[in-house]
Amino acid sequence: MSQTQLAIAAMQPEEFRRKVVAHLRSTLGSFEEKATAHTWSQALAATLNEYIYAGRSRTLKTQIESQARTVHYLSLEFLMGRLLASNLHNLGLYQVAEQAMALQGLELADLLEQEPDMALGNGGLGRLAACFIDSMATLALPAIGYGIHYEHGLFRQEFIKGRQVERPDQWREFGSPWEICRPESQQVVKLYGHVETIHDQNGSRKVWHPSRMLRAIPWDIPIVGYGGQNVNILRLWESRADHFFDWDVFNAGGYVDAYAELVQAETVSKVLYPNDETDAGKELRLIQQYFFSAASIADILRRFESAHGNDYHLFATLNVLQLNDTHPAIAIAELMRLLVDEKQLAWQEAWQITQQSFAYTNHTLLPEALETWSVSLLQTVLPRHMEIIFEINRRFLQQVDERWPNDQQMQAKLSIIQEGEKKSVRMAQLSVVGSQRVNGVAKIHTQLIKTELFPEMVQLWPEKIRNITNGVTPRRWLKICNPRLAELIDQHVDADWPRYLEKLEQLKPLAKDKDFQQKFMAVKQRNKQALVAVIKQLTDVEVSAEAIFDVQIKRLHEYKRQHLNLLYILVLYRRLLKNPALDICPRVFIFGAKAAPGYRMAKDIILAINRVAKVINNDVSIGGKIKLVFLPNYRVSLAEKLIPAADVSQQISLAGKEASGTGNMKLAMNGAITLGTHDGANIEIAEAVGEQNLVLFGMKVDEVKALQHSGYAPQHIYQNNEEIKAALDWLSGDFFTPEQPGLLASISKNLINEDPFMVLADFAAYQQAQQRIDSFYRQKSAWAEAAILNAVSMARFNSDRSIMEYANDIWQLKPIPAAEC
Ligand code: F55
Repeated sequence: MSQTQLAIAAMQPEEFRRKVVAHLRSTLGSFEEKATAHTWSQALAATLNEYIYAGRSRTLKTQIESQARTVHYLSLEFLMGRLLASNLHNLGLYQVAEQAMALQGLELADLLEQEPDMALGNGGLGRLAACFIDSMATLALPAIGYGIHYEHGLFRQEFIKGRQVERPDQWREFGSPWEICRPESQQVVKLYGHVETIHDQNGSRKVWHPSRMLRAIPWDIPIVGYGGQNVNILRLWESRADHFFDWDVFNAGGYVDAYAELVQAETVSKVLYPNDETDAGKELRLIQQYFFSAASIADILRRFESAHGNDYHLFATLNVLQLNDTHPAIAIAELMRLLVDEKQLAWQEAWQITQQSFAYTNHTLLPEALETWSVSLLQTVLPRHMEIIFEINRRFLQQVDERWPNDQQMQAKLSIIQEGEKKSVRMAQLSVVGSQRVNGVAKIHTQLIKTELFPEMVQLWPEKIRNITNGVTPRRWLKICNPRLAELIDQHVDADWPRYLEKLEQLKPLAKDKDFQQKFMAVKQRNKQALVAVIKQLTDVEVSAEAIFDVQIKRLHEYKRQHLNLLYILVLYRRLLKNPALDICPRVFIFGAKAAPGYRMAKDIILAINRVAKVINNDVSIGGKIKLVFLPNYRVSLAEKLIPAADVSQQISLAGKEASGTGNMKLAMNGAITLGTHDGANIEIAEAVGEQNLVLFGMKVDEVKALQHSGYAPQHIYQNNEEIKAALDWLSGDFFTPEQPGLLASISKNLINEDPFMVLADFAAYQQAQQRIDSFYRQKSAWAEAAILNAVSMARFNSDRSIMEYANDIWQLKPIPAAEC
């Protein structure tokens, strides 16, 4: 243990209480009698910052002295959630803080609830970035996260008459205790304008004359590794109007124009685009992408130059830039521009450095999610970058021609530029060509990247595409969110299990032990009771903790098939109405999901679930055997309450569509049984826990493909399956929406006529799988055994494992534990 860790371990509650009170008075200007829970939570954060910034200095000093190779994780999204509990745990101060607050007559849990979620992301991709930076700090890797300091994160969701309504997220309304502004590290980002070609004695060169400038202001959020030894930084850029902005010349009219320009500049970091899995193609989004990419690269180059001057050949030895999907892919063109135009390197040298420096993670195969930018928009916003992309492509197509001589079709297929009426740039192609490594996020996903998305790239570069299966941090997703289970584990396993999750495997022999089963299920029961209160508070629906808690929590998307779940609920409800004595295990179906604001079908599915819920929950004739709740405003902090209480984890995407999934890992880690398709990481979860400890069902990828080729006809299933037909007709009639018959018809219509994600094709298998869950749950001991085996077999889904694979396979990065100073 280091000195700091020893000091922390020796900290007494009374001493800690005095520190918090001192901050309450001198940092917050309040005092004990007056302070609200919010003020106390701020004082607690200020107290933690003493330790955090000491750790940050230590880490930075060590990293600078060791001239360490560093990874820069570029992501448009970081879905951090709350930081107070995780900082307390990672510093080893949680218990002492709890006792200290109790001395003060306060409940720590109440203070933790004061903190708004930092929701600077949409879903899996953004949360993955958050888990990954936790692991990078924990593993003492020299790493910086780069993103955007959105003023408004993902919208807050409300339901009005069952419909989703979006409200602005105001996470910084009252400031954030974690962020520090670093004006000394601000950057200028240029946009628009034109490119001039200058001919001189050395030939010709290009000069970009931009017509707009933005200032990028960094806000740093410390990322505390587990154990508190290393503290890394998440650097988020805020956009402001440029300094040189001409305030002197304005007159009465100019004043207003000057402000308009200022507002425009500040719009860039104003709000997170709430689309997942669709490419919005908006100019402002492109500017966001370039703004943060350019600011981050300038920051990286500044740091490099201050240590190594203009010896750019060292750049790729000391830096790696990881692209979290294609969203920051314009950074490839930006680094080329800087090296060629500004540092005057030869193209070939610059390209080698660039290609060596970048790596790209692909998160999706859905065609509608693959980003393209129109050439004409790029020519307007980033004219020089567009030229550079053309040149990258010209040289790439030469390589293609060498491999496949005179093959026009191949040229068109592989080209970074999509030809056609509206020419566009395919950002995934640019990312593959411009990177040293490309990775998928689960075995099956990587396989499909190789066979379906980029088969020719594999022929060109057989080693480039790798798999790194996703993971989640066991700190947040087990220790912190499930303190009761953590305590039970602590009674049997070394205290450092949150760092070495494989230690939980020591509990495998106890899975059959009746006493341990009883303790494990008692924890689950307590967690369910706690969730009962949350459900009551959020929806006013009363549910029983004796029922199966069946949970589907994730973004709302047709490919994730929340409507498959709904269809089964309708079928089950009909059976119950026909036969109220039907013998089923009581079940609570729990949903949490946000829909992209412009995604009609997704919003219709939310409305349908809410309307069906209202009818079912008020139908006394079914004796409370099923209940259905859709919790509003699903987010990280709500997930932390749901996951520990789940019995069943629904992961029912159409095979081949869910790249990985990470909620599946979190739920299994907390002892939920997966009800899932052969998709994404479900397949690897099955390998880890054993086929008998989860329920997989439905078509596999090749069966989906075969059905597509043979011509899928959902109408036939609708016509021939009496229960499906009845449920879909029921949904489109007036039963659930008497005031507006047909309100929910769009879903039935879609499923009967198109069913793009083959809900009806998988229905029969799904309902059988649901029945397997029902009979499994009745065998109390077998279920408990399976739940335990799930929880203790998740080591390979620890994000520390994922990050070590990135460090070894992609980044060539070594841990540098911070030395005491
Ligand atoms: C956000 C913005 C755009 Cl423009 C496109 C996609 C997204 C987004 O949020 N994607 C996303 O969350 N993808 C998910 O990434 C996870 C982490 O790899 C996977 O587990 C999950 O399967 C995938 O859908």
